[in-house]
Amino acid sequence: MKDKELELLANSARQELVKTLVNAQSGHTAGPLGMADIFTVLYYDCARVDSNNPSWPDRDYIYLSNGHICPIWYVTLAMRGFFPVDELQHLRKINSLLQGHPHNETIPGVENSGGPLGQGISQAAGCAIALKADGKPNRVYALLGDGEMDEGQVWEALMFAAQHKLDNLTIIIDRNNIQIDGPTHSIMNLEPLGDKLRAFGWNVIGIDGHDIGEIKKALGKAGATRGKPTAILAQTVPGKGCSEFENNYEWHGKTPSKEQGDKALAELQEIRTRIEKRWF
Ligand SMILES: Cc1ncc(C[n+]2csc(CCOP(=O)(O)OP(=O)(O)O)c2C)c(N)n1
Ligand SMILES: [Mg+2]
Repeated sequence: MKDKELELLANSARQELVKTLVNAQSGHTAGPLGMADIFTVLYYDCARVDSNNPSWPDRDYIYLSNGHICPIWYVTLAMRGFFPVDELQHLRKINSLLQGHPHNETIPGVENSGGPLGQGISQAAGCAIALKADGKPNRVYALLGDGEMDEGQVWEALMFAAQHKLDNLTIIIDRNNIQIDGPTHSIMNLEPLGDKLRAFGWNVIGIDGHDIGEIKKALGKAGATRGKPTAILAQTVPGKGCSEFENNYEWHGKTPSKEQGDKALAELQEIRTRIEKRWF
């Protein structure tokens, strides 16, 4: 798919996300807005998925390890046709399909239940080794938060994947420099993160997580790498596209009011107009 088409889809996803959060008056804002470009490229351009048959045995598996950013997963899955977009109106309502953290047994397209950080990458590594044992070509993707890297379980999974040469596994780390209680450097310094991942036996690719071309290229390189798993270290802006929410950890789990949402939607619409006017 063309970069411009993907940029427009990511912008639609951000707009849908803001409307969904405002309507729910509950749910995380910063992480989901920051990861819209990556979700869009994964689901529209890269991974083999079939929304009419979510458990298609030949599909690629996409795990969300930082389950709290699920509003962007839900929006992307809905836009991609896994369930009706109308369902988004019921986010976080009692007995609705779309709860505050994802549930894999009920939501079409959701591979793993999430919430407890560190588990998704471990499940993805288990899936990747099982596919290898079966001689299957499916690929496995796991999305992680940078604050999530504070979990010891993540590093066990990283060692496991390198030990077993799981080159069918790609992780994408949302390096947005925030976590629930503050900037990542003040809670638990992660740097030099790329060097640490390399020392753990991983192929590491650094990208701008909002550059559609870079996201596509990195995913392509990950797919072509043999003998080791790949970690894509994606620099992102939490709250991307909405000035009030950008680069402020306080928006980790806060929800916009109607007024804040309207302002954000106007800014996103301006960005959309600029993308539409570009000739490429
Ligand atoms: C095992 C576990 N410990 C603690 C939490 C509480 N928690 C939820 S999100 C979060 C911060 C994670 O940081 P990051 O992944 O960078 O999220 P971001 O703020 O960038 O969205 C924490 C500590 C949890 N969900 N699971
Ligand atoms: Mg973070």
